[in-house]
Amino acid sequence: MFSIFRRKKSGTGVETTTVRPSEKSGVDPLEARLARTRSSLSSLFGLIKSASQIDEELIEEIETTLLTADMGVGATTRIIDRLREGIAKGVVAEPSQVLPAVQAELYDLIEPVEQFLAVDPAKKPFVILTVGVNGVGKTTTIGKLARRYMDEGLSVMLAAGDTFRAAAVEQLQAWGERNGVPVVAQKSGADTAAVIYDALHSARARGIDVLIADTAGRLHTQGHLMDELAKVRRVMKKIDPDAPHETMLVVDAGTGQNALAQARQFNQAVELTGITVTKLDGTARGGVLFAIAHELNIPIRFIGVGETAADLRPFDAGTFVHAVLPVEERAEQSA
Ligand SMILES: Nc1nc2c(ncn2[C@@H]2O[C@H](COP(=O)(O)OP(=O)(O)O)[C@@H](O)[C@H]2O)c(=O)[nH]1
Ligand SMILES: [Mg+2]
Repeated sequence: MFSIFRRKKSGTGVETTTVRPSEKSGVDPLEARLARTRSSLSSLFGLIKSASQIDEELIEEIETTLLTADMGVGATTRIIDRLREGIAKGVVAEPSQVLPAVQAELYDLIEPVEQFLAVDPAKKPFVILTVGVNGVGKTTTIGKLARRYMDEGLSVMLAAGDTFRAAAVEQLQAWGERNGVPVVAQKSGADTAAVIYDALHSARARGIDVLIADTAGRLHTQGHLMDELAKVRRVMKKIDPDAPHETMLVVDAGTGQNALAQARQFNQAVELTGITVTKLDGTARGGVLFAIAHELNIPIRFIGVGETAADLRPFDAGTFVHAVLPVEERAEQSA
């Protein structure tokens, strides 16, 4: 039960990180980047230290801490219910066993959504459609993703589909110029679906490996935005019935429960296949990731932990849980 970081996934072809961040070489371990999220759970250590036995008061204080850390009611209830079960069965018998149990429950909650986004070379181009409200970090994430795929030796093209704001087109174009990545754009106010259709056409003709499309985060109304995104998906399918191969929602962890609400809304409108959670470096509200995993069960592809290209990490459940609740492994105590 407590040796969760030694678990390996099988069958996915994806190597998960099983080393603890502190054991990795180099500076900037994820633990440092997630200091604020970790701080929201750090009171758990004090609670356990001062508890002489497991009682109702202790359980309720743990529950309050999880809720305060933006885990949401659903995920918190699940964790607490399972903790109670463990206590009833005698598996969790003393205070020192509580946090390892909570940690294992956190891991069980998010392990199912650890599904790496693999670019399928048979899909040429592999199309990633990014969606999300303004300011969450969509364009930044696109730049980071483009960098990542270029470093892997793949050719990348970007589509400036956020035509609602002139600055958005310019931001993507500037990034493309700096990095030698072609950007398909039209003047602001152009039809998003038309821009992305052109880009897909052009990417095909040029044999591009990965096409990443930006979109607007706000139109005149919410309904208008969702209609527009549905239209983008429809016109893509005229060129490639399988496209987009990934419809990725970007949410800002710092918005807490709003990020969960956005995930719900976008998922209803456009069938999300993945989520990237940004700005985990600057917020104590990273617990929302557990709420999203619990309620929506959509793969979490990447996490953003800063503003540079290197600050986009594939989501790794074990590393993440250890970074936000660093309880020492106690494998030898497990049954
Ligand atoms: N600290 C931090 N800032 C980020 C992260 N991702 C994006 N940002 C910043 O968030 C702001 C909005 O990003 P942008 O990509 O323009 O958002 P968009 O409107 O969704 O396209 C910018 O200042 C970015 O530098 C992240 O992971 N961490
Ligand atoms: Mg943008």
